[in-house]
Amino acid sequence: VTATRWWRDAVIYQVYVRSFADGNGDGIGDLLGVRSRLRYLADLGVDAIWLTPFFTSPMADFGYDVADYRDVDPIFGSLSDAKALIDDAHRHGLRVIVDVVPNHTSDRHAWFHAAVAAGPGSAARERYIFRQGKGADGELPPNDWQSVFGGPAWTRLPDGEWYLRLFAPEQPDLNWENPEVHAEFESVLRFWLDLGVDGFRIDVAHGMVKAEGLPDIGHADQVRMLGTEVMPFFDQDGVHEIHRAWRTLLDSYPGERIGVAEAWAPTAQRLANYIRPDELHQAFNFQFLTAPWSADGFRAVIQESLETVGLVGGSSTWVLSNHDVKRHLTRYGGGELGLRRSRAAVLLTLALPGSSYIYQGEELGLPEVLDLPEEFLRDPQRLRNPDHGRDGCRVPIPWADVRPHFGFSLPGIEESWLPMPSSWGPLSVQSQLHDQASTLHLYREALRIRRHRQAFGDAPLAWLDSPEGTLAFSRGDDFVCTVNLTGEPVELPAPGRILLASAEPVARGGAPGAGPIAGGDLVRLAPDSAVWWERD
Ligand code: TEU
Ligand code: CA
Repeated sequence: VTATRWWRDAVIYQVYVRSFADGNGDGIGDLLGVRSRLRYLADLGVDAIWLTPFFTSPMADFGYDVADYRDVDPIFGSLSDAKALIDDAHRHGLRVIVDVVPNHTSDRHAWFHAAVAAGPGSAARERYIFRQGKGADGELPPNDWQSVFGGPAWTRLPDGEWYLRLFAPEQPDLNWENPEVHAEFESVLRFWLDLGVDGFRIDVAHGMVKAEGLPDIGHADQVRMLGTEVMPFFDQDGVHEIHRAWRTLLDSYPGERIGVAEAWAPTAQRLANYIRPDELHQAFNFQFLTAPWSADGFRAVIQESLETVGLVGGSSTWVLSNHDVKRHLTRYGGGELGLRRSRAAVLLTLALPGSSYIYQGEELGLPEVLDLPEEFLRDPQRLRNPDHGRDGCRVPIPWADVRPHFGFSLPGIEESWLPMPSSWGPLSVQSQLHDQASTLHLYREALRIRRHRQAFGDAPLAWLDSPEGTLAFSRGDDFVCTVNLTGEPVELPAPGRILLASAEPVARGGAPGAGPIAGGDLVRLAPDSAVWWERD
């Protein structure tokens, strides 16, 4: 594999390991399962896979609470399974990115055990953020910070001290003022780089450094402020020093190993700071996770990312779904409407300059599962918003049209860790693979064409005039993408011949069998659809 800035236009597939494929028949996805599906991923046509945390963990936040950064949780397999998966993926031409979780550890990490045991004032407590509480008996939290998952961001130990945890109580925040923490994580990164990984997705990359003195925020609705204002615990300038050090470390390895920031910055400009040339390679652009379905809104999201990222010489990323949000098919209205829009959205994003992330199952047109039985819901985020836990986007992948778990687990196994809707048979990989009208087929075709055109090279995007409610742009001399975001057919002159369409346009007046559409023909774009065109 050549290493010339491969990541700038890579298509990266997010594997939520727990829900991808179960290789040993306990109903939970694992590394063996991922290995057994590498051919599928290679055939899909992605460049890399990102594996969500599979490290030793009590699973209070499904692996985002790490107890041992250098080992694999027995639920997911062993270290040798990880090595075998990395090597196998490389043989399939797929790069491998793993998650690293440096903002917090699990409360069952050896360091936290030591901190609890050693007591107030100990060196062991200096690795975390311990403080005395307020009030006469220190019975009130040290400041007013709220957890991302809801409630105060502090938990009190029986000895009276409080520790900061921006997420669940089982996820104590590390103290990045402590050089030991830096040294430990550099060693962890080396451990996985030596094992052959091609990069890291850095969890909460904006959170490691907290404002001096841990000042109060003085605002009750902190959840609403997240992502729109600079908070004393997020996006502090000090985090960039850490990322610069990590970049130096990454660059000391051959083959362009990358860092991808999961950073929630209040503005696109501040987000671009994470990808300055001496920092990380990519930062997720989460704008499409919330942008409503509209041509003007989408154009603004695209334009803002291209401009801000361009200023630092980086490349954009496009994300429609991930394991933390409602799946986009459902966000876009669900059912037939959601499916039409989802198919259009992926042709749009795959035609843009930059790198695209695909969340497992979106290539099958999976919806959010909204009616999971109460007893299965375990996401800690439900504390904040009981209606919007993240379980519904983490339902296992249907591989075949066989009940009860659609080939996710082994034959004879009764249940997957989350139940799968009984209607998912026709959405399975097996059902879609040979159906030319399927969403899986659309993704495979799009990725094949994209790869053929070498992701359109570095050709910039040029907006073209198009009717209201639509987007049209070219990449280079011969490629055009049009998207109709209205619910009505829209007429325009065909920019060329069709390469691929999420729903076929019709040539006005063209009787069936009148021949293929050519440049200049007046066509009707189907509602909520996108078309890739090749100019003559
Ligand atoms: O997410 C960070 C984060 O801020 C999310 O909680 C996000 O704001 C929210 O889920 C949006 O709905 C990362 C991981 O992606 C997430 O799965 C973890 O729970 C979290 O870090 C803690 O490690
Ligand atoms: Ca398993």
